[in-house]
Amino acid sequence: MTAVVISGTGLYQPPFTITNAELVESFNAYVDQFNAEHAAEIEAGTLAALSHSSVEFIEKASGIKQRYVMEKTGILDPKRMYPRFQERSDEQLSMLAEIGVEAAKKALAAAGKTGADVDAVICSCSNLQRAYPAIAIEIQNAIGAKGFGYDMNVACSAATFGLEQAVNAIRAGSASCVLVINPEITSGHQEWKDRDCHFIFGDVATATVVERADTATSAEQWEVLGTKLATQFSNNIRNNFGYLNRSEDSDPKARDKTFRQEGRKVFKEVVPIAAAHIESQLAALGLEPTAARRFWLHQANLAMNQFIVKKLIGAEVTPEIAPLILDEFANTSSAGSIIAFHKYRADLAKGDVGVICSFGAGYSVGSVVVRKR
Ligand code: CO8
Repeated sequence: MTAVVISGTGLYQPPFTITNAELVESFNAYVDQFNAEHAAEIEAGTLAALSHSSVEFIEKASGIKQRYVMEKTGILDPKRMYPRFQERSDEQLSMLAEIGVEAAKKALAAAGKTGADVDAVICSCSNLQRAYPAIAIEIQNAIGAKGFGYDMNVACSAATFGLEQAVNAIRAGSASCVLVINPEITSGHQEWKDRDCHFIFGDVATATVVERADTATSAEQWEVLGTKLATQFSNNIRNNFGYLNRSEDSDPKARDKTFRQEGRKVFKEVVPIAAAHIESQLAALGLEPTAARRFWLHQANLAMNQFIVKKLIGAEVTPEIAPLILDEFANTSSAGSIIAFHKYRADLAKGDVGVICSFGAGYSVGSVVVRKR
């Protein structure tokens, strides 16, 4: 079988930061304003008053301390509570392609490649900006890549599912150097008015160069030992936004047209699924979980990651074993595990094995076992 390596990764970090304190201040102003405007219904018992959020709750429940966003004034405006973006003309690069290209340039530089070396682009993320033409084809054009490009969406697992498609394309001979890009402007579909989830997400883009081992020239390379994907239907994470909304005459700003979840159920149900998934994949490769030096996990919740890794290795989980980036970036959907891999791998030695694993809506879980060359 053709040996396949990850030969470079890139990270685009948006220009603005929102701390928990800033977020809670604007959310609480929105709550006060809502309760004042609906005082009569609240008094009559026909409407429930909204409650304040708190920095302490957010940090304790999730581990998140801040998030990066593409635009912050709209999000923090208590009369608006979502970002304010300018519509672009068809001649301009779309926002998703723009941040994808920034991440791609860095990944290509790390891999010692140019756009012309790439013969497939996969744009894999939670929310696509438009139906067509594919964002991947726009990125392919912008970086001067050959071959083909396509978009795909598996929510938080989009990156690992995209990596498997890249590895398969190389092994099947339909491509030799694939760029997998995960642009996540989650702020556009985050429900900033919902206390249960207003703190969860952040914006970012990541890119990964996957290529035949015999063409790779970068100083640092990670051989892909295996990939494993699984899905299991659940309504616990859902977003009903879609192209049929118009024909349904449904309200495009209704609550069900943005992200919503049963957070506690997701936590409880996904921890055992992810741990069993990783364990069975490592076993199929003849490896004990303790043989993995690092777990670059999806970044949704600190405690969730600690439970998963503790189930696997039976010991206390240190940042060395499962690095954390969600304190700085929050949940960046598909990009989270790739940010962790991007930032926390340089210290590992030749021969060390690690697992990139994502889990989320669907439910979906994807893992990629890699070994440093
Ligand atoms: N401030 C203060 N108190 C609060 C707040 C708040 N902001 N929110 C809730 N509370 C209160 C609740 O009312 C509740 O009070 P009570 O006990 O009196 O009823 C109490 O705090 C506990 O509430 P929860 O049970 O909801 O809190 P949890 O401890 O479960 O923590 C979390 C909530 C952090 C959401 C946690 O459940 C979690 O992280 N779960 C896992 C989530 C997860 O992994 N999700 C993955 C989804 S992402 C994905 O797949 C990609 C989708 C695409 C994304 C892009 C679009 C934007």
